[in-house]
Amino acid sequence: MTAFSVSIEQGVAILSMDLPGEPVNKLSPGVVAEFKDVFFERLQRDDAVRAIVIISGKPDVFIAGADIDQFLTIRNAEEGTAMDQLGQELINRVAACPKPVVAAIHGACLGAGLELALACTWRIATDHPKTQLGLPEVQLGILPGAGGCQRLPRLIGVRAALDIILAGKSERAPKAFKLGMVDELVHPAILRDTAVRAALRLAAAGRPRRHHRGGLQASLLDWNPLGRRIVYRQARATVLQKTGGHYPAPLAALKAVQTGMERGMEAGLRVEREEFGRLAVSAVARQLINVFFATTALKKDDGVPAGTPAKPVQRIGVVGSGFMGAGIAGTAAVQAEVEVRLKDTDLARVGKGLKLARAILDGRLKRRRLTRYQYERMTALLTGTGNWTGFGRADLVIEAVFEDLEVKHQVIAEIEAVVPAEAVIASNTSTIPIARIGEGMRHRERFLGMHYFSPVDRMPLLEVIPAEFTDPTAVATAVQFGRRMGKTVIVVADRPGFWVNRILSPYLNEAGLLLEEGVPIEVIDRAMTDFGFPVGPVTLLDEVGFDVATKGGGVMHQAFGDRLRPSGVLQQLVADERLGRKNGRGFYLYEDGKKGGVDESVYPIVGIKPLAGTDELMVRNRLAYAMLNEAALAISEGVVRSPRDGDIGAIFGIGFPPFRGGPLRMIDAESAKQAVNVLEGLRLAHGDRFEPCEALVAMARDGTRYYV
Ligand code: 3H9
Repeated sequence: MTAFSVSIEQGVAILSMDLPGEPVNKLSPGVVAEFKDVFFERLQRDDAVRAIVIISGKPDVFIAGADIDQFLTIRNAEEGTAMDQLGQELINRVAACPKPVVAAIHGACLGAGLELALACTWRIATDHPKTQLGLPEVQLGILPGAGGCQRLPRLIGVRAALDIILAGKSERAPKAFKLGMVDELVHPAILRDTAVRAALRLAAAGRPRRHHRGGLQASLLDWNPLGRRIVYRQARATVLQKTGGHYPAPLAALKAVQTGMERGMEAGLRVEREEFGRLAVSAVARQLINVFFATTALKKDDGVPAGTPAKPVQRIGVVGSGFMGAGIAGTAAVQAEVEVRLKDTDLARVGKGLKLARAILDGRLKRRRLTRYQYERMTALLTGTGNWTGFGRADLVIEAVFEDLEVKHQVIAEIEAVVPAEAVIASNTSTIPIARIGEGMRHRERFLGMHYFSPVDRMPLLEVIPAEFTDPTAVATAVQFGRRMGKTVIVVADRPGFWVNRILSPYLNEAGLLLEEGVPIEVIDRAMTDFGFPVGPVTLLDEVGFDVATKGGGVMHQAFGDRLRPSGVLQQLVADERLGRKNGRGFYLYEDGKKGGVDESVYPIVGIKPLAGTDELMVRNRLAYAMLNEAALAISEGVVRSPRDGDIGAIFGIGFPPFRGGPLRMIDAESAKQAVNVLEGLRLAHGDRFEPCEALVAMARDGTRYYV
């Protein structure tokens, strides 16, 4: 392996890293050994070398961090600590190098990549959108273990550093510059030359003197031990509130930062490596690392045989300018940067839709994710029409009209009449089978489902649903376009509810049944937020809307029979003109769009009195196992192609707790046998809907698992 090459310019050694045969640069023990050899044995010792520049030979990655594959080989905490120590030693030696070292950063500079950069004398980054600097470790269930918890707070202050470390955030280069993480911001074309010049300057003038930024507030809170105590306390409270205590890594990182800042760098580094060892072998980290690899693998999987061509998409049409249609239009413009034509029956509706779509761009401009120039350009990509003008040039048309088969048939026929022969046509239905919608089409081989989740700009999942008649090229086109929109895409079978709504259905029904039995709203929701969901099922019903949920529930009941019979609660509420959050009348109170406490007036409407003293474990098991059993049944019917797709769909589609790895990984973790036992108990107490599905019973009998 030769990951490193060196060239010398005016006494400056330019050390370029380009790991052969790999898409990214990453640090493994082998690479660390090679780096040490070149850096310390050759360049540091060579009197002709006055300064060193570290740069990447990869097009869009500086260094993506430590090699995550290696973490899976760690067998115990001691081995993890030893691995971490290797990284720390390397980076400490770079920090102690008597010659100036300049990091020339273009592309992802993450984890140990940033930790290495932080140990350099000077950091120059390109102002390119691909240049991101961050410490994403806690998202993998570990902590920055190669000095990141020490050097970042010393450079930019504890508040800004904790903001990045505890959330596992990455910052684009301009923000990183503003925070003081990088010293210079340049165009990619002049990165190398600027780095050489900086190296020569530093070799002549010595190390730069750094001053604390941020004025009085910073001196009180970042650079004063008493002020920092307040910061640590607040950070701890925020972490506990956000993680519900399920994720140990952010707290460990906080301990490493605090120890380092208050008791010195060496003590802090010790905490980093001990905690790294402990966390690296934890069940939570294993699951989060699985999620990382599953998501990465999905970036390359079009759901059709490899080599299936996809059609290029430059212009899309979106039909239906409601909340979904507008969300698709706005997200397509901002993420995929394609021309978008939004169509509805009259111009007033189109205008409303365009306004909603533009709100997505406005939000990004406000949060400085877009420059004013990008914003103007993307806004110009969005146009509307009350008739079909412009659709004659569309490569892909997505239909997002009312969930009614007849309406959809008519709209699809109109689309077919105006689009080019090779255009792909998709329906954003959430309930109606794709085969039914496409039945009258002239060229149905180009038709499929693209099921987005609401709000489209924020929900990371897209289900692509081919019918039996769909051509694989159309599938590849939809999947690749979905990815350009920033989505993680799973290809699922054309069965009622597809994957996400299928497994959600018995879970939401169970919430309704629990309510009917008098279990208080907040108890139901707390059971599932304690389980690790971002919101409980009752809050979710408020978000989805009772009209939509009732309709969806009806479709699922019709398709699957009594097992998926919804409770009557929602219908009673709809009759009372309650629709959930959207009309400010749900299970919870809403004031100016803000969610308040439980709306107690719901109970008499549905004729129940909330019970005191419910068994919360029973509530949790009923909800969770209703979903697990359905997931096991649906995958046995081939609704998803693999357990990987099923788990990622559940995590990204409905917020299934990532630390549990998804419903199928959860069944594996506790064993199918245990799942069957719990379901049998629930069946005895609460009815046949809990009958464990055949596939799960077979797995329990044979001792098999979803993942080997
Ligand atoms: C760390 O640094 C711990 C330290 O604090 C302490 C240590 C002592 N390792 O995502 P892509 C692979 S923890 C292994 O499709 P993109 C990826 O699996 C690390 N593999 O590309 C895929 O492989 P394949 C903290 C990695 O352009 C290929 O590269 N760092 C790693 O969409 C292409 O990836 C992170 O958490 C890695 N570190 O996005 C960063 N990184 O082709 C994780 C990538 O064989 N990485 N691969 O399936 C990322 O966020 C994205 O991959 C990145 C590129 C933004 C870099």
